[in-house]
Amino acid sequence: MPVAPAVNETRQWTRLMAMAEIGGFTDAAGHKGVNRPCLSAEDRRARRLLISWASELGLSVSVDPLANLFLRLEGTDPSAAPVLTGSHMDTQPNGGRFDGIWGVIAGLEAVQAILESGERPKRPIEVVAWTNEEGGRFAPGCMGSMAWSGFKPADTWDAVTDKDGITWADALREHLSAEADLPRRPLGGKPFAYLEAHIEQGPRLEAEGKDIGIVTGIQGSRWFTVEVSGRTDHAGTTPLSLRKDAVQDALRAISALNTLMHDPTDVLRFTVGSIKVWPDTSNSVAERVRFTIDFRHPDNAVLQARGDAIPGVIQAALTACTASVTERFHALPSEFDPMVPAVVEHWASALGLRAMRMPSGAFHDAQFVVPVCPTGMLFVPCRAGVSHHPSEYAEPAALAAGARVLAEALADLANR
Ligand code: HGY
Ligand code: MN
Ligand code: MN
Repeated sequence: MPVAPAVNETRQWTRLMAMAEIGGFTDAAGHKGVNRPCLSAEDRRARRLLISWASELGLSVSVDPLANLFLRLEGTDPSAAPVLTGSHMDTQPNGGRFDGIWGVIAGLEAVQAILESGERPKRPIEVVAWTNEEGGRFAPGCMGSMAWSGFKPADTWDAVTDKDGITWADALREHLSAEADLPRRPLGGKPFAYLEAHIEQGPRLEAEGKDIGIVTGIQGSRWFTVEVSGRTDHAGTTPLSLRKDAVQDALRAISALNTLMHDPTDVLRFTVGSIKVWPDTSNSVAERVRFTIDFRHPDNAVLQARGDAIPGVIQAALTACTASVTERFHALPSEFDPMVPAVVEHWASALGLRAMRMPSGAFHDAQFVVPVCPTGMLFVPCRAGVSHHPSEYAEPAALAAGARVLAEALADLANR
């Protein structure tokens, strides 16, 4: 039985907009954004809403030690390895209504369409909401999927703190106790395949008039935190020649990094997204600066070579201060097993949708599932490619088309 016709555009959109109210805000330009940090009260409210929808469908719910949340539709062979889909529910602080959450809602919509079509696939299908994909509250991102896949030990980030000084371990403990009523499951798993639906977060699908992105892989990402340490002094009395000005040396370091990261082909991505200054007053010389580095490239040789050069380039640029450089995140470029992209391509074509193969510039939890099982992603276009901003937008019809491809692909994989 075809399942795509059972996908309900209005139901999916209504659920997305209900989710957008949880942590929702309106920015100065009138755009509706979402600020839903991982392991926050807003995150728990959103998860409870999702669980209420899943329970109405008879899906079983479980949570693992990293608070990854799983919604399971049993198959005719409960012992078969499940097909896994999903994404993340946490957002950037100044985030949009679609990044991450659509992949979770689309997974639920796809499962509901499969149920309503009368189809009972052989394999169980599980929808996962990964914990902390964004890394906005606790850096780095993808903690839930990194721990689930064994890429990093589960206690790797226990001492990481958010801006209020709350540790990851304490926030996770508080969260799990708030969800103590939910069944537990061990960390890890061996799905038959994983397929994640996500908005593109880039302009290509819209520019090329395509409905579906058949994602072939994800570029590599490396995150660093740099602490420049100097000495605070009076701004009016201290000669420049005697200063250990952390702001001036941080600027020298960032300028030197811009030279290291110069790429005339504009493939390389280098971002200093956060700079904090202490004591942060206009008439005191800065004693400390902390800035972040987000460096990405599809070619692992470039990712390793230029990433490994970062500490040395920073040290060489300093004139009076010292600096510590800590790597927080290191995700290798990943190529998806051809099987899942081929399934996405088949169903996009069968549904008469315009599709193109493309890599992902954004990182995703799928990157860490690649070593565990055949993995893939499908993209739908978002307006002007904007994401990580309240003006992020995707059309209801485009999201429904993506959910139709997802539903057919999951049913197909679940019968293999
Ligand atoms: O930063 C990223 O690539 C993802 O959107 N969190
Ligand atoms: Mn995302
Ligand atoms: Mn994101």
